[in-house]
Amino acid sequence: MTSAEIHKRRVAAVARGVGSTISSYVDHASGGTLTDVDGREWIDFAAGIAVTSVGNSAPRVIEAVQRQVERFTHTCFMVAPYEAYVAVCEQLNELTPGAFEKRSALFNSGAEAVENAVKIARYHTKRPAIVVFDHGYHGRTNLTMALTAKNMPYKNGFGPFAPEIYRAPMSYPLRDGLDGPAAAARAIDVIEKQVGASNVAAVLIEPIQGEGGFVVPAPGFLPALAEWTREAGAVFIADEIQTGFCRTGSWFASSHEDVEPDLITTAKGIAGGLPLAAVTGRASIMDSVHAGGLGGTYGGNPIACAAALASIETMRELDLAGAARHIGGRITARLSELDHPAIAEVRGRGAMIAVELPDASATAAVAAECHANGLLVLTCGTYGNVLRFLPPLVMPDDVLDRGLDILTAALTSR
Ligand code: PLZ
Repeated sequence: MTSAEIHKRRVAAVARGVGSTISSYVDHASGGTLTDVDGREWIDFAAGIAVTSVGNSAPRVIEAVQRQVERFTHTCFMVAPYEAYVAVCEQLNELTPGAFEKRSALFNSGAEAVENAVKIARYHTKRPAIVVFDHGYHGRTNLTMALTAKNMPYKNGFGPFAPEIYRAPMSYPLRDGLDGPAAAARAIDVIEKQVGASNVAAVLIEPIQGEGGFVVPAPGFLPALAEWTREAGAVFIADEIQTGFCRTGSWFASSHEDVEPDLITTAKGIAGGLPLAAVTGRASIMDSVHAGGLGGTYGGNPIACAAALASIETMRELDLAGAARHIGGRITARLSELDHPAIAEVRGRGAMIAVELPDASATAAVAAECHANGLLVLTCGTYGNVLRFLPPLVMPDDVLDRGLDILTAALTSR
């Protein structure tokens, strides 16, 4: 069956609200390329939105999943527990920043992890307010839509939204020209004057914003916010769903500025493509919730846990944090060489790099040209004018370079 034939069936069967970047249908995929059902190869600069960091068919993950499927597929951890769930929590507690005692709880999706982090922070502090930031993205469920900044396509028409969510200005060096401490002072002023420190349950932030445009805050912004949050008796939550698990060149992006969040949400790269998410954080906060207060039928599914343990092992064994730094260096070098007037900024960390272009239509045109030439890239940003690159961290140099050839040709043809 060809992509065109499947697409025809899709239009008749799949809800229009669910979109796809490309209209080719995938047949199989590996560590850096996808092959569609028409036999065409795509170089993958998307990794399923920062998910398949270990590649799309990592040998350890395949083996672990197959072994687990043969043992059992599901018992529900809340009914009949199993070791792999415990082992994933142990790994999370060890790998996340902060030498203090931690606990973790597992869920299915990023949005669900964020919802639970908010539940835990409110329970612990007995306060209502959650502070989020301009350009922030935290999911598509009702609470996480309220936490997400951008109206179209995420929120428009889907309200009313959850209350007690407050938005503070983000540090966005290209646009605000402020250094980190000045941007933090601006945000803190908004929180103190408009919310009131004593009402704040949590400050929730992506250490590098993902959907919002790969916005890297100015140095000093995150540490100042984290410090203010702790002094206010609130919970500092880092949403590392997109930045976590080696993507930015270390296990977690908070570490680049020595920030130790009270709670961290993770998902995406954690399990090599299987649905798994987590909240990890200070034992004193996590364990404040009454027994039975957290859970869900599928949270920490055994197949997803087996995949997570194999993914983490792969990241350690292949030093994928180092690989992310290598990939990021190679992308940045090629893009910086271009010195093209349309490029407002090349930014990011590790294998999470983006270029900000003049506007959404120029960005869509470059993305379309990349797609026409077999390179899968994604756009992002509040203004839709950011082209982002998230290759699998196992992508070989020759594939990466072929992708960069297509990308630089598309950019310079503008
Ligand atoms: N927090 C920081 O990046 C998911 C969403 C794509 P889920 N980002 C990709 C889309 O258009 O839906 C994300 C994220 C950050 C939370 C989430 C939500 O994670 O697993 O999609 O629920």
